[in-house]
Amino acid sequence: MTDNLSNHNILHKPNWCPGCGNFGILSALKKAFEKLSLPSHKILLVEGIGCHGHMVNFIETNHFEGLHGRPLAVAQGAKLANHDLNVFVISGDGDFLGEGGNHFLHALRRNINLTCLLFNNQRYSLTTGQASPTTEKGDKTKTSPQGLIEEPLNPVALAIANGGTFAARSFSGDILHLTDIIIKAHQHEGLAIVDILQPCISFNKLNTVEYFRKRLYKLEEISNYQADNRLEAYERALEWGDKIPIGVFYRKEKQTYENALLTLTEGPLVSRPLGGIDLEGVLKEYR
Ligand SMILES: Cc1ncc(C[n+]2csc(CCOP(=O)(O)OP(=O)(O)O)c2C)c(N)n1
Repeated sequence: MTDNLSNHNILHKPNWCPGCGNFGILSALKKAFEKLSLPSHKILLVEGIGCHGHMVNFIETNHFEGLHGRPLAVAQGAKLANHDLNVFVISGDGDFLGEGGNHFLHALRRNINLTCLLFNNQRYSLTTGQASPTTEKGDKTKTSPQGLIEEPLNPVALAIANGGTFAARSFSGDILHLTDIIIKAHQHEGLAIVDILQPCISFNKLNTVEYFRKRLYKLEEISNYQADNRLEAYERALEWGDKIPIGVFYRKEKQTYENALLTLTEGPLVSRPLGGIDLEGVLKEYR
């Protein structure tokens, strides 16, 4: 574990393709950490496998890389072991909604206090551009050369429909907006889902920066939008065409899983003394 750090230094020079949306997300994440005054040793990033997962090599903080599609499972475990940690999930549309889709649904039911950043480039990009669960219907990719037949999943709508307590969307090309949304997501007590639209300049020729700039509008700019009406939020979340909303769609206060778990009321598990526990007895079973 990294310790005694407070400046979230860039460790290595990012090696994403020039023009990748990940640069904007990295910048927004670092800004958010600074604005939230989160020291590096109090942050854990749990990343999936993909271009998005490389993010952790370019920011100096603790991180854990597990299996493809499993960052949410690992992050929930880490948070229950030490609920004083600020745990962020770094995942891709393939990782989070494909391989990890089942974890997403059940995490929504649990409401553990985590900030999930879904890097949504609508492709499996590290493996060079296969169609992902958010690829648009009809789009031609390596795995859909005649146009994709399936409908895309909508992570914001999924979160709202399945008991999620915070659902937002932002854009890698608007760093100020994304920084603000990451801060709001982190300040939410419960599971926060942030769908981050981003271009993949190498493998997605449809959802480019220009595509998004033409269509995106901000919910914050709609005077009477409150983010507390589930049905209205769901309707907005389904809007995807000439106009695509970004912002906080829905937010609801609800007890977190860790606050309801009686065993955690005495503080984080990691700070409990191990004295009096017969570890030998447990370890014997594995020898
Ligand atoms: C269980 C398993 N299946 C498949 C792979 C191969 N794999 C590695 S990265 C990747 C694509 C990830 O796509 P996404 O999560 O959308 O992230 P991106 O690269 O677009 O950021 C795949 C399929 C793997 N590592 N493990």
